[in-house]
Amino acid sequence: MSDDRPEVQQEPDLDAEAVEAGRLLFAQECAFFWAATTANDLPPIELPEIAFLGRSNVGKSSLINALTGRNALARTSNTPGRTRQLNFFRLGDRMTLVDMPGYGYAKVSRTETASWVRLIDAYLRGRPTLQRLCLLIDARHGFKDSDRDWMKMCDQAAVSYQIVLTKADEPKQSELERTRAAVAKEAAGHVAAHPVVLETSAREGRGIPELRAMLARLAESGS
Ligand SMILES: Nc1nc2c(ncn2[C@@H]2O[C@H](COP(=O)(O)OP(=O)(O)OP(=O)(O)O)[C@@H](O)[C@H]2O)c(=O)[nH]1
Ligand SMILES: [Mg+2]
Repeated sequence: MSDDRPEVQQEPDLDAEAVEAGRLLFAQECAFFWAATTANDLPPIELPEIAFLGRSNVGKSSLINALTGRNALARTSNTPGRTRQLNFFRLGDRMTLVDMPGYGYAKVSRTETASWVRLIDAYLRGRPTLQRLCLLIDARHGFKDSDRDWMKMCDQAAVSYQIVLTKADEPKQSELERTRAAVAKEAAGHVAAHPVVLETSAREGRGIPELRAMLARLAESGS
């Protein structure tokens, strides 16, 4: 299966024009408009959607805040398991961003974990407007088994996903490069994974213009 796949790309192929399109997209008003706790209360199908998924505490809410340039749009926390529902944010009249509950946090009750898994699973499988999932991976740790489980699920459901390393300000450069190479290599074996692995730091703003640019391309193609 991997023979006809493109080579693993280390850097996104983005020019100044694409970066500017990303800046303009994310300069628009962004506001929370909907929260869903079950698959039955998802918002109506409307704009193209980008969802942010990853382990608890990986930095999903912080990344949404960094993309939109708003410190407190999505609620962030030192306590893992903080985001407990699917939170929908409307970005101008172009796109919807979806902040999801994290997985893999042992201290959340089994019942609650099971209900989040059902909710995320139902959303990913049944959302025609979902353009891409950003699967966030902590740059200090790389893939864990729970990430692999969700990647398999996305492959099966044909949900196209983009791997985004978070907290890239934390590891040493050499460790970061090792983790990125390992993540890119493993992602290349997954049919629905986008070949570019982006490195970001919500804290330092690293990789944010590039991610905005990639999402702007999707907004164009989806509307
Ligand atoms: N060093 C560093 N820390 C970060 C970065 N992004 C987020 N964090 C920290 O990581 C912790 C979790 O961030 P959140 O954005 O709340 O993570 P989350 O994935 O939304 O967490 P849940 O909603 O609980 O699943 C917070 O203490 C953030 O300050 C980053 O780029 N660099
Ligand atoms: Mg969160």
